[in-house]
Amino acid sequence: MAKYRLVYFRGRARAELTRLIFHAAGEEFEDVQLDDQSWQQIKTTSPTGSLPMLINNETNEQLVQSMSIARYIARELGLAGSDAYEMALVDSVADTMNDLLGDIVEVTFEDDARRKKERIRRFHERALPETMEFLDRFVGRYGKGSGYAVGQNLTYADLCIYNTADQMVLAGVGGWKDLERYPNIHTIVRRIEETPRFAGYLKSRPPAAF
Ligand SMILES: N[C@@H](CCC(=O)N[C@@H](CS)C(=O)NCC(=O)O)C(=O)O
Repeated sequence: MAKYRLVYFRGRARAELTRLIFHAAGEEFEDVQLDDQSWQQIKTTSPTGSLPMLINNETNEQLVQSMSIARYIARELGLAGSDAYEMALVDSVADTMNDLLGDIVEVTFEDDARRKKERIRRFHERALPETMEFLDRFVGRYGKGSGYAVGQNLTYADLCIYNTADQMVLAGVGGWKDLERYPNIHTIVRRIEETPRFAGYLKSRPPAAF
C-alpha cells in the first residue's frame, strides 16, 4: 500500500505540483481524482472544506493547503534543498511561482469573456514579464549554471517552474514560446520535459480541463 493518498479533482491546478514531486522522487502514491458529486459527499471530511488534501494511509492524518502539502512531501523525499538557506531559496521560487499560478487559476475560472481577455492582457503586460525577469536573474545567481533553479540538484523549485508554465499553456493564457526570452527558465523547463521519468508521466497524463 502506498503511504500517501492525494485527493483532488480531475485536474492539475493545485495538486499537480505534488504529483510531480512524487514522480520526481519515484515514490508511489494514490492519486484520487474526484468528480464534483463525489467531492460534495466528502467535503465535510476536509479540515478546510477544500482540496487538495493529503492523507497518510498509515496514520490517517490529513494535511491541507497545496503549498504546505508540496513542501512537506518535498522535504520527506529529499527535493527541498540541502540546508536551511537553500531550502528558503527553493521556497522563495515556489512561492513566486505559486503567486503566478494564482493569476492563471483566476483567468481559468473567469466566465466573462471580456474580463477574461482583459486579465490575459494584464498577465502578459505585467505579471509574466515581472515574475520571469526576476526569476531568470535569480536562477542565474543561485543555480550557478547547473541547469537547476537552486544549487546543483533538482528541487521542487524546478518542478514549480515547470508546473506553472504548463498550467499557463493549459489555461490558454500563454504559450511555451513565451518562455524563450528567459534563457535560464527555458533551460529548466526543457530539462524537466526531457528527463525520462517525467517524459513518461507527462505523456501519459490524461487531458485536463484545468
Ligand atoms: N489555498 C488553498 C486553496 C484551496 C482551494 O481553493 N481549493 C479549491 C479547488 S482549487 C476547492 O477545494 N474547491 C471546492 C470547494 O471549495 O468546495 C490551497 O492552495 O490548497
